[in-house]
Amino acid sequence: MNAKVNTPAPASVPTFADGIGRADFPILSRTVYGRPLVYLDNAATTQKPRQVVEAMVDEYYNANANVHRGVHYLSRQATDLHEQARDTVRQFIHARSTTEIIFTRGTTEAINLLASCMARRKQGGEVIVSAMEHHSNIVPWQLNGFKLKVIPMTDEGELDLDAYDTLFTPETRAVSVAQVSNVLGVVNPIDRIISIAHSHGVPVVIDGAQSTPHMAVDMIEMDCDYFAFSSHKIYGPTGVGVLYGKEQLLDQLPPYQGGGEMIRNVSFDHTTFNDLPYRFEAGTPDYIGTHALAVALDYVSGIGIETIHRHEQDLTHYAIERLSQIQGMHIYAPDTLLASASAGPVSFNIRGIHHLDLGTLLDRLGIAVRTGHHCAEPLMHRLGAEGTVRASFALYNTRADIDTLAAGIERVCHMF
Ligand code: C6P
Repeated sequence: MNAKVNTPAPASVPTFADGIGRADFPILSRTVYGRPLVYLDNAATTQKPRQVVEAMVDEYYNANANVHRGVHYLSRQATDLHEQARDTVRQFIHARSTTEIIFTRGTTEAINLLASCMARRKQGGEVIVSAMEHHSNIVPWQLNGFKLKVIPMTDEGELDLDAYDTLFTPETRAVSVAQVSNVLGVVNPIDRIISIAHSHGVPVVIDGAQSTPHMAVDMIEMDCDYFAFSSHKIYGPTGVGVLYGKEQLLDQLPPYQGGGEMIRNVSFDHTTFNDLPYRFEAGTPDYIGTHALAVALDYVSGIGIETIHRHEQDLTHYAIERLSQIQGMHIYAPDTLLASASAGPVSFNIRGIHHLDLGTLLDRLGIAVRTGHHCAEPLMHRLGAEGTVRASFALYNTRADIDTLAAGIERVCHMF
């Protein structure tokens, strides 16, 4: 897993020396400990453009009312914004119908919803996950009584698809994998993962938390059965997420939570349930958040997800090139990261320096990176690491941010 040095930027990449849209993100002009903020923790959450924050303020000031419940003007206006947001999401991920778009609190709740509803439909069985999953794609299955089978990972950070094919049994209920690893940044071969699962008659859940903000995702082309992502990782507000599911599969699942909105008729003896997608959306939804998510997706579409992808891919490649020149540097799975067209995060350690110390000292230089196990403890065990330092990029980052990071790391190295 050694880094290639002097990796050239991919051909025909337009370089955005000043990042993209920086002026839309007021927080990027602030200082931290008297130094300009260099925000490289975008895989944890992205910063929000003015357009998103202003849309939230505007709705609270001018159009706030509970949705789907009132005949009055404001309620209808808020309902329209909420349902238009559902259609914006549908278009963004290229789903067939808004009935397939369920609003959740985030990726975590989306996977919990699925695990819980699948278990309620039929107890027990096995779910295949990969060695590089986030805890939110491990624990919900365990909590709901599924046994996990794990696709192993090679030393190069690639999933072993031959081994994967042998994991299916008559008990396999689902395959659930991340499209992009939140630690290694590699893009997993989900096309093959999905086609192998389908050849066994097994549905596939894709955790799109780290892919949707960085690359085009298309539900029809991908042909996954379920897909989850979080608003806050794609410039939208916190507390909102999406679960996509094929209509014929969602139709077979029992409801998730009980309450308002998810019912058709209620009596003390018997309750009947609403149609899709409302059957899975009990209670007042975060309609301000869903509208703001739509504004964020429009913001991304306005720039073009392909443009964002190419810019971030350039940053990832440049980061690998710069960081691999530092003595004692160990970057995790750089060759696979480069080969998989990823625009993902870069994880590393410096020999002799604890990741927490490095992260803390970088922070004093105004550089925000994430340290620790990144909610992927099984992957850390596989890598033989207690934790890593992770730099992750967004559209507003620049090569200069990476130069600052590299200079910061070298400075810390000299202190040790
Ligand atoms: N990863 C990170 O710093 P939520 O918290 O529900 O928005 O997303 C959960 C989640 C699920 N899958 C993947 C691949 C993820 O990366 C995350 C969130 C953040 O890596 C916070 S731990």
